[in-house]
Amino acid sequence: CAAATALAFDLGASSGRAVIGKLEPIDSGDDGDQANTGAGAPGPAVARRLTVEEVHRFPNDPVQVGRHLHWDILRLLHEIKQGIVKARHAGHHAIDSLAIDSWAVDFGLLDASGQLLSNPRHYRDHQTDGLMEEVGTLIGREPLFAKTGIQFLPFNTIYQLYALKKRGSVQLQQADKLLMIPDLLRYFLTGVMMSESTNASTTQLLNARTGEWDAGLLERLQLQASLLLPPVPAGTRAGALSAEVCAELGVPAIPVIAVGEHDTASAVAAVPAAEEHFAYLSCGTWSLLGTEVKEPVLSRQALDWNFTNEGGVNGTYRLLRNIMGLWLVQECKRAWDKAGLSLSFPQLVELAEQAEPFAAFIDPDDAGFMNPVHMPEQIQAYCSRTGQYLPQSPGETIRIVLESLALQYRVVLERTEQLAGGRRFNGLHMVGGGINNRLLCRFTANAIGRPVWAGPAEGSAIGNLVVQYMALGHISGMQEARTMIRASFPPDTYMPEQSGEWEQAYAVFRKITGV
Ligand code: ADP
Ligand code: LRH
Repeated sequence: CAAATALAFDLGASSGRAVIGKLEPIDSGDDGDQANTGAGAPGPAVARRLTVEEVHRFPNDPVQVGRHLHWDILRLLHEIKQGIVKARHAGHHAIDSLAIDSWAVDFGLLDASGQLLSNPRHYRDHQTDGLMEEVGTLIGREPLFAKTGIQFLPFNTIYQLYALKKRGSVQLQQADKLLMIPDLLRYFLTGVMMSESTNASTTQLLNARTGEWDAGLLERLQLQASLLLPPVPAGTRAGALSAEVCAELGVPAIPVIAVGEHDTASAVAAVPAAEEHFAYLSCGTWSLLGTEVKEPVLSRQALDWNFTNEGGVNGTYRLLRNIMGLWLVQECKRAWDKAGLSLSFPQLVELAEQAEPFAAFIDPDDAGFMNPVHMPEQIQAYCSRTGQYLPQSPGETIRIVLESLALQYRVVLERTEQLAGGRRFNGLHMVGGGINNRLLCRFTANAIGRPVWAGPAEGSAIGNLVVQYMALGHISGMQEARTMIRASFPPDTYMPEQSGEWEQAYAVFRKITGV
């Protein structure tokens, strides 16, 4: 039978890519699932293999206008269209479906005629400063968590909407519908408005138990319930490219699917675990570490540790915590680039490898790192405040960041285990672009004292593809999907080493960060 061809658009906070997937039968005699990854026993032999080809990659640079930071949404739409054209130029003329996933929480407002009212704000914009605390007082943190199960991040959609309400935003008054970023881009392509549930959960306005918008919360915040469309599950068919888009690009009406449109939902769908219960780290701009659960964990401890229960593919929940992640490295790089010291990510990793170990530690999740003016200086300020050595060079700075991230992964992994009922995971699956940083993978294995299984790097795009294949009826469910991904993209294993040094470092890290 012919290969099933799907096109995934994965928009991260730092870059976007268009990836063609081909799900093909494996030649007879070629047993696709013999790669023993160490990540559990090999599953049953699979009859198909997924191959991927990146046909387009583009930067996702936010745009500052005056005091505010925006996403360049129309440029993103342009790049998606470019991706469709490039896929065809690469010889992929028969595309069975396409889908978009992106970072969470951000949205566009549309008027009654379906026009976008303004450029979507970036979640790191300062419009929400102090408002999470204000809403926390108004509604109460406990009831808010009990209803939504979502972690308190200062930029959640709920606080962005509160900011608009508070300043009497004309756009909010004129708005007829709110669409999250992938919903909005999908609407631009198809003319069909739909709200996809995994991404909807990140708004902190969805009820974790019912999966519906929480009417009480909306009322309390005086938000029109009619702004929001009823959430549809990941894997819902969502129309096809509109006649205008087909005419513009000279392509047929490719069907469009609402996949796990939150990039983290897609990333976790691509974790090649053989075990039913596994720990994952989706490693990109953010580090998202946790496990999948069948019911939300809404305990007092989950609230105190600021864990979340985001909606996953197939009605699962992602019990996880956000860790500041490689944003710290991206922002150091940006500051040095601006100063004329242009260093690539691989060069930064090499310099870090040569630097002294454990010169100082930072709490990667310190609020000051969310969007500082100058990240390297912010890191120095943290070290100074905590009476530690001040990193001078890029190598020293990045080493401190990577070691501190790895140690924070241990904290969050151990807390995940406690929240998941005292489970012990025998290793950690890492997916996302961050696994190209092999030093970070090594540090992580050392910090947690367990194996790390790294791959695939394009986790979100692959998770996006497999949900398309499930919607098209080519894959029966997540178990088959994970077996197929494991066979197609065997992970790299990093075994822990130097456990004594890392154990000591962990003790110092905990003291400095107050964990
Ligand atoms: P997002 O989807 O959030 O935009 P990605 O998953 O693409 O992020 O990961 C991007 C990050 O991965 C970069 O910030 C960088 O730190 C890291 N990275 C990517 N490629 C490399 C590389 N070759 N060497 C080291 N780090 C890399
Ligand atoms: C990762 C991510 C994460 C959210 C953040 C806004 O890209 O979607 O899951 O918390 O961006």
